Formats: sequence, structure tokens, C-alpha cells
Amino acid sequence: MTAYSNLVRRIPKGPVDVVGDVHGEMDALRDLLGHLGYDLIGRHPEGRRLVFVGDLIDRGPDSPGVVRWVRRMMDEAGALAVLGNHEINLLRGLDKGFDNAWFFRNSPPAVRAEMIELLTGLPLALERDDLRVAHANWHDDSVDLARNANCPIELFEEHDALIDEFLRMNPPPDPVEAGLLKQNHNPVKRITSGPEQRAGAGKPTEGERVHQQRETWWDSYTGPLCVVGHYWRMQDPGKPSSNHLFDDTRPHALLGKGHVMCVDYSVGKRYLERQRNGPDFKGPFHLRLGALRLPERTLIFDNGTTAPLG
Ligand SMILES: [Mn+2]
Repeated sequence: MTAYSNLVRRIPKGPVDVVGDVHGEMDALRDLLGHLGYDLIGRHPEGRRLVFVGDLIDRGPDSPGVVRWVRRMMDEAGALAVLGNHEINLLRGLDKGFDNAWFFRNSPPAVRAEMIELLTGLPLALERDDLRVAHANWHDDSVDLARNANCPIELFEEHDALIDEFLRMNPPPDPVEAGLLKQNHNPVKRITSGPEQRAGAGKPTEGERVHQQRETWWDSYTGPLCVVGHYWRMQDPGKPSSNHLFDDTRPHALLGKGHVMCVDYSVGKRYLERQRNGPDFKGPFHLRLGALRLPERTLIFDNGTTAPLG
């Protein structure tokens, strides 16, 4: 029998719209929800449901606004959301420089407390027979550990301590080995930031430390359709980025064996477009917020464009 806890929850039956990493981009979220046909509290005339893949916060102009809004849609309209690595960092008290200065340096204590309260209630994974949602990786062993836990940060720290203890008893051959153990064997880290491997001869991929690189776990995944964010997908068929994990010339394609979809279309990098065009730049932006509409298997973007999953 499948168990559920606060950290792994069931997705009810019915049509859904799975929204990519929002990263504080309030305007893009408002535009996207309009094109998807939702009202401002997340209700849809056809009874559709919003599902957020995590990374609601950091980088964009209004992280608190996005968190408050998504929580309101959860309360009022049954929207669902999972935690991303950015939320985990914040809940663990990690100040990641410019990423979350809005929280650690620029927010009054009342807002910080409110954000922690709103984010603490979110799960790590969502599922039903035909769909799974996690921020970066569906990993059965990690999800099973999450099924038996209720607090993501306790689960994180418990496994981090266990791995440290293991490393004391079994000194690793080098620091890379230790780093990989701490990444891949911590269920919270694994689900929210994905598996990593020792860097090969290839070019470093984005998000890696020098000797560790992200692993393309979708190449061997054959379970129910799993929708993730996290991987900074670019929608620019003319210009494949050379340091990326998958084929940017096919921006709407399923990954690996066709059972995994990444819906992070990099709206979290709009700050770079603002840097280039001035702080008051209001668009048009090139980087997008996208959603995967199921069961239709259509992608819809914040500028109103659509594309079949392909
Ligand atoms: Mn992200």
C-alpha cells in the first residue's frame, strides 16, 4: 500500500497545469495564469488544478508576493506545490548571496517568519498513477524515505549527519567522493537538486561544482510521467547553449526515454535581461515561464504562445 505523509502527497484526479520555476517573477505568473484561464485565486472554470514544481523564490523581483499568492491558491482552489532547492536553502538558513538577499538582508523579521511558515508546509513530491512531480529528481528510495517523514529540514539534517558519520568511519578517497555521497544519498538534496556524478572530460554544466556534475537521470527513468523544473531549460532553437544537459534545439521535447519533462524555461534569469536593458525594463522578455497542460500534453507560456509536447 502506498503511504502518504506531509512530504509525499497524492494529486487528485482531473486535468492539471504544471507550472515551472517561478523565482519571484510575479508578472510572468500573472500573465501565465491568465493565458491558462485561472482567476486570481487559482480557480479554473473547467475545474483544472495548478501544480507548482518548486523554486517559487529567489532572483526575481517579488519572492514574498509569489509565495503568498501560491499559498492562497492552495488554500482557496486546491493548488499544489513542491519544495525546490531554493526553498530548502532558505529553510536551512543558508544565505546564498544575491540569490536570496531579499530574505536574509532586506526583509523585516515578520516577513521572514511569515515566509518560513508558508514554505514549511510544502511537500517534496506529489504523485498519482499517471503523474509524478518533484523539483529535480524522482528517486524511489529517496521518495520512500520522504513518505515516512514530516519535516523536510529534519529529514535533510538527519541524513546529512548520517552521511558525515559514515564518512568518519569510512574516509573517502578524495573530497569529490564525499561531496557525491552528501548529494546523492541525502533524500532531500536528491529530490530537490538531482543526482550528481564525478565530472568527466566534458565541459562543466551549469550548477555544478568544479569536480561534480549533474547526472542525466532521465536517460534511465521509465516510470509514470515525471514533471520537474530545476534544469534551466532554454527556448531558443537557433542557439543551443554549449554547456547544457539536454538538447536545447528541441525545447519542447520530453527527456531521456520520454518519461520525464522539464518545465523550467528559465524565467529566473530575467534579472540578466533587466541588467542588459536597465532596471525599468518591462519586456518583452526572451526567457519564459511555462506550464505543461495535462492530459492535453500542451505547453503554454507567459506570452500566450503554445507548443505541443514533442
Ligand atoms: Mn530553479
